[in-house]
Amino acid sequence: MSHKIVFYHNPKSRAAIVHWMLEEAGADYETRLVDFQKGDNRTPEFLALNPMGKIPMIVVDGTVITEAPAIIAWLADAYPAAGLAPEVGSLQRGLYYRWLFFGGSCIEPALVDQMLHRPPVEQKSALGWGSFDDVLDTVEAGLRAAPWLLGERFSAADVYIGAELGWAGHFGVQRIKDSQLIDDYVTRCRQRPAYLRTLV
Ligand SMILES: N[C@@H](CCC(=O)N[C@@H](CS)C(=O)NCC(=O)O)C(=O)O
Repeated sequence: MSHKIVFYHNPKSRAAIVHWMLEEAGADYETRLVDFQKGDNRTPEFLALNPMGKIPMIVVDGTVITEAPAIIAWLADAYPAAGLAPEVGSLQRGLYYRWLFFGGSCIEPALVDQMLHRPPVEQKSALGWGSFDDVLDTVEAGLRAAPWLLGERFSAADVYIGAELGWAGHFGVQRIKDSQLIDDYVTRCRQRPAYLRTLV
């Protein structure tokens, strides 16, 4: 089934993750550039679509989908020919969900803590992501034995987590810059033809 997808984009934002995913999925989409300086994301029209005033956002046949991992998961299912998500109900699907949700609920807040130089809290057991080091240890453990998070198979979870880690390295998060394992992983991600198409 073909969809009409409108993609709200700014290349210097998390929307770049969705751009890469749209290319991986092989989706047809129309891009609307969102200029933060001009306040494009704070107009009444934009806020009627997403009251958060944030991108990435896609509008698919009139339905609004926001949140990078949700958009990625939807695209992976809606474009099955791209083979970016394991079969529903399979153990690999469980692993895939593990990484997608870990990305949104643990990697993302842990990286933002680092980028904003927030001091670590003493009660790490009260935080869903524990600590930045615990999160990074977990990602490294997930990547030690195989090229991708699901093993030999590249998936949409790699799009999300590979993009997040690449973004954090770019912003100078030291432990990410120092990790050869993560550097190799991000390099593999960035060699994907779909990723390279987003740069032109
Ligand atoms: N929870 C959202 C976060 C999206 C987000 O923070 N987007 C930023 C750009 S990277 C944004 O739109 N900021 C504009 C603003 O808040 O004014 C997701 O994971 O997609």
